[in-house]
Amino acid sequence: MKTPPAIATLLLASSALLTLTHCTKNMNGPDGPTTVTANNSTVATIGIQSLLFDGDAALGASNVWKVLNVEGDGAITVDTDPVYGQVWKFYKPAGSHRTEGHGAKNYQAAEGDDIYIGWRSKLDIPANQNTNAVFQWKAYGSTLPMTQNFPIVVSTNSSGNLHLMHYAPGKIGTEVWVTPLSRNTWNSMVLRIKVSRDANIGFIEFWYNGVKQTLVNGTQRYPARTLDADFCDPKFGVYGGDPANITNYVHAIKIASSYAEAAPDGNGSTLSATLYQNCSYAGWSAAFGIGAYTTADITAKGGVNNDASSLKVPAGLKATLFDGDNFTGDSLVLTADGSCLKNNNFNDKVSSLKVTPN
Ligand SMILES: [Ca+2]
Ligand SMILES: [Ca+2]
Repeated sequence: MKTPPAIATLLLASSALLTLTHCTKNMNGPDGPTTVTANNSTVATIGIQSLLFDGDAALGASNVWKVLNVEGDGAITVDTDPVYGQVWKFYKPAGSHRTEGHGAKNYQAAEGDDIYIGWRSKLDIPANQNTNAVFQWKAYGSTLPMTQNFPIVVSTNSSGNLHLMHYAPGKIGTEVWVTPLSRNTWNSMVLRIKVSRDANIGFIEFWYNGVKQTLVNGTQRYPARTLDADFCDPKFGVYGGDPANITNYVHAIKIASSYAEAAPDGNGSTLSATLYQNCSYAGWSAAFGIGAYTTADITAKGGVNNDASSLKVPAGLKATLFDGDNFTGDSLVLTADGSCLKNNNFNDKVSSLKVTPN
């Protein structure tokens, strides 16, 4: 797991005072204080928000998954996406029942937790192929009754839809949200779960491609029992859809105590960086929110390849410009406006760019 930046900053600040040989953080509550201890003595209590789990494919399977559930000739591998880099690839061949990664290594939610699980997914699947799940919030354990088994599921159905399901005790399913299945393209999802065995306390909220969704009850919050048996864990991949070859690419898996930290597409900010044709912000302009943009994307937004000469970058964003398409070649990082890219030896060169929170 990567060290969250806020923790890293704290450790840096603390290191002048203490020799830290072992550090742990105790996350008692999602919005409560996070206690950082060194050698078992408390050194600071701060109200930071925390990244609770990082499922980045670059960290490797042994740091992300508790168990791999692969049947038949399926495989879980790390693939390279031209935009997002290293992503999980869950391949479930026809005739096989599941290829799933059971997360999250070194993380387990508890009664009362309020968590956001974020990821983006690209499904290579026949148009009307139903599946049991491409994401599950799955129950485990044996000391408490298992009445739901899989309280929350994202799956596809035979009507060509992607839907979010809740299963109440007795495995009574409710379609909480549904949209036409968008195949072979990246779609981001954030699931907020108020984790509870009490349906009067637990709830679900859901964002799709950065937009908070209205759910089946007409509101943006669906009250529900969200914790079953001893504990629940997230699972990603493909479960069911036995007749078909199905691949689910998954990227940017995170569990966090805030939407901003869990969301694959950034913090929901409407900030954007703007490229201009000429120095001093003149000529054509093209604005880019948090994301990664190829030459084709630049053109689609009204820009011109190898022509940008100035750039505005608002506070809170960082722009990385690339001479080559697909984030290749010479690059230039800017965290503030660049009134004339001639000054940076980057005039009329931009062919792709990434915009990230700063
Ligand atoms: Ca120019
Ligand atoms: Ca170029």
